[in-house]
Parts: sequence; C-alpha cells; structure tokens
Amino acid sequence: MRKFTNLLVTGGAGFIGSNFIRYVLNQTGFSGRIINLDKLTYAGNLENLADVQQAFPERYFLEHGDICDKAFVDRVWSEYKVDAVAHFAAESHVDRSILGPGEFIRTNVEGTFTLLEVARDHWKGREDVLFHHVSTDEVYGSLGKTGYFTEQTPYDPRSPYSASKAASDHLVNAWFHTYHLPVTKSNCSNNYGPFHFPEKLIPLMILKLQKGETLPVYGDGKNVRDWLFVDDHAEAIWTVMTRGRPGETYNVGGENEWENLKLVEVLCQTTALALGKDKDAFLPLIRFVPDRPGHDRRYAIDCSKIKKELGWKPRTEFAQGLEKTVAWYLAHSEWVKNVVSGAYKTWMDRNYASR
Ligand code: NAD
Ligand code: TDX
Repeated sequence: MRKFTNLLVTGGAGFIGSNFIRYVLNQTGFSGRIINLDKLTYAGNLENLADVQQAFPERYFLEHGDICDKAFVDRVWSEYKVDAVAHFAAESHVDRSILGPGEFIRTNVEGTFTLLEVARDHWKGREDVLFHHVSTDEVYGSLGKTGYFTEQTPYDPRSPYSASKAASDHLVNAWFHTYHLPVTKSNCSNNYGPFHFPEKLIPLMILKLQKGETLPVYGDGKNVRDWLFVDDHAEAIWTVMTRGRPGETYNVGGENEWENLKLVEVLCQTTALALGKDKDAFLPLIRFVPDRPGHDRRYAIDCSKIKKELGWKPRTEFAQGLEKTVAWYLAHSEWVKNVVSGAYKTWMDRNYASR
C-alpha cells in the first residue's frame, strides 16, 4: 500500500474535491497533511470545508491560487514538500463550456500541463510519489442503446468540456511514458451528493422543486447517465491512489443508469415525500426544453477493472443516496443562497437574462 505525507488536492473547495478531503481525513487512516490549492471560482466555496478546517487545523491548509500560475504552484510544492497530488481542479460544467470554452482550455489543459511540469521538476527520478488525475467518462464520447465504456474505448469527446478533459488525460499519459512521472488516472461517471453546485441536474431540480418552479428537461429526456454517490467516488480515488498500478487508468461508475426524465420523476417524488406532499404533486412541473447542442446520448461505465484488481465497488444504493441528497439540500438553504449569489449569479444574469 502506497503511503503519502503531504497530499496536494487541487480544486478541493469544489463538489468532489471537498467530499474527497473530508473522506480522506475522516475515513482512511491517513495521518499526513492536506494542502487544498484552489482558485475559488464560482464553483469553489470555503463553506464546503468549514467542518474540516475546524477539525484539522494542523493538518488541513488552504492555498488560494490558480493551477495555471507556475510560480505559485512551485512555491506551494516546495513549502509543503508535496509527495502526492489528487488533481480535481477544473471547469466542470458542460453547458458553460458550450457558452464559453476559453476557461475550459486554460484551466483543464494549461492548468494540468503546469502541474505536470512542476511535478516533473520537483520529483525527478522519484518513485515514492504520485500524481493522480481525476477525469470523466465523457472523454469516451456517446453510446447508443447498448455497450459500455471500458479503459480500452477510444477517446471521442464531443463537447468543449470533454475535449479539454481528454486533452488533459493525454498529457498525463504522455508525462508517464515520456518522463516516467508516476501517475494514476480515474475516469468516473456522473456524481451526486451534498455540496454539488446547483447548476448540475440533480441539485438544480431539487432547488426548483423547493421553489415550485418548472423543471427543464433537455430534448426528449431520454439521454442516459450513470450515477454514483460522491463518497463512493472518493473511496475509488483513494483506492487507486494507494493501490493502483502506476500508469494505469481505472474506470469508475455506479452501475446505475437512468434516463434523465425518469430520474427527474423520481426526484419529484423523493422531494415531495420529504416535504410531506403527495408523491406525484410535482410531476406537472416537468417541461421539455430545447436540447443541449451535441448532447451525448448515453454514458455507461464498465468498472470491472477496479472491482477485480482493487476490490472497490459502488456501495450506496441509489434510492438511499437520493434521499440523503434531497434531505441535505432541504436542510442547507443558507449554503445554497450563498453559493448562487456571487460570481455564479453575475454569469447567469449576463448569459440568461434575455432568454
Ligand atoms: P466543481 O466545478 O464543483 O469544482 C471545481 C473546483 O476547481 C472549484 O473548487 C474551483 O474553484 C476549482 N478551480 C477551477 N479552476 C481552477 C484553477 N484554474 N486553479 C485552481 N482551482 C480551480 O467540479 P467537480 O464536479 O467537483 O469536479 C471535480 C473534478 O472531477 C473535475 O476534474 C471533473 O472533470 C471531474 N469529474 C466530475 C464528475 C462530476 O459528476 N461532477 C464526474 C467525473 C469527473
Ligand atoms: O437543466 C438541465 N436539464 C437537463 O435535462 C441540466 C442542467 C441537465 N440536463 C441533462 C443533461 C445531461 O444529460 O441532465 C444530464 C446531466 O447533466 P449535468 O448535470 O449537466 O451533467 P453532465 O453534462 O452529464 O456532466 C456531469 O457528469 C460528468 C458533470 O457536470 C461533469 O463534470 C462530469 O464529468
């Protein structure tokens, strides 16, 4: 089992990064330090880690800055003697990448390049270090009604977001083969759970339900996503980081495919019950709206490699995970109000005010 002392987490103030930090510090026996390097964009919120900051003041550190800023990353690396990286920092929302791809290329491609170069500088010849890259199943493109993405599926990204993640994946693989940088990589399906930014399908729908607003389902609602509870993803990443083979990619998924419309219907029912309403009270709020351009039809992950090789499997049953998530959002209205009121609101006003 691989051991680290100073773990750099990029993008640790976002959805998955903050859940990962909480998981590592509370549930893995890790006894070292975590340094969270985050630019705190609209998607990064320190409130996501308030409990961690309080519980681990001598083992959790925030470094506010940009992964594209080489001098800054280099200083952080030296100061904390970084010996492992979990690289989450990215622009992550497909719809935003369609409206403005520039930041996606900068952060996801140039930012990953910058981190790899600093790692190469600092870790020359070392084998007791690891750069783990957190990626997505979207790099594999779109499936028809059947089949699954395996680690051998050729890359076929179709949105600016997935193209930028594909580019970053290729860089990570190249730094392994060319410079022998110890890397691992995971490509995961759609996550859900607490601290998910409410621009993404599940939290967006819960918030709209709370306000009694209509629920925008893109296209015919038959696009399929494979959903995984965020804690299960955190466990998968830690499993790969501590026991995965260098240079390998592991696909991670929930074995839990849902058509969007069906999922929204279940969310309506789960939220109605949580609010003490009739189970079907919210169904009339569903509206079909124009489709996302280039909308990938179906994602489905074959995660047999990580299951067989490393013994990981998705643990959270979907109905329970959704109930937990709905309950979390209903109990955290203050968090929601705060995260949607800053840079996010300005961007929404600019891009959607006239629609
Ligand atoms: P998120 O948008 O919630 O968080 C991204 C974080 O990165 C934020 O804290 C933000 O402030 C930070 N960040 C953005 N640009 C930065 C920069 N230039 N320098 C430093 N920090 C920066 O994203 P998420 O949903 O938590 O996704 C995390 C990672 O997991 C991403 O790499 C994403 O591609 C990948 N992923 C996400 C999912 C999913 O369902 N959300 C699934 C598979 C893979
Ligand atoms: O309002 C909506 N209506 C709707 O029908 C929104 C926001 C989404 N959708 C559809 C589009 C997708 O088919 O729901 C599905 C899920 O959409 P998102 O939550 O935007 O996720 P997706 O585009 O699948 O990408 C997510 O999973 C993979 C993450 O945002 C990525 O970062 C991750 O890599």
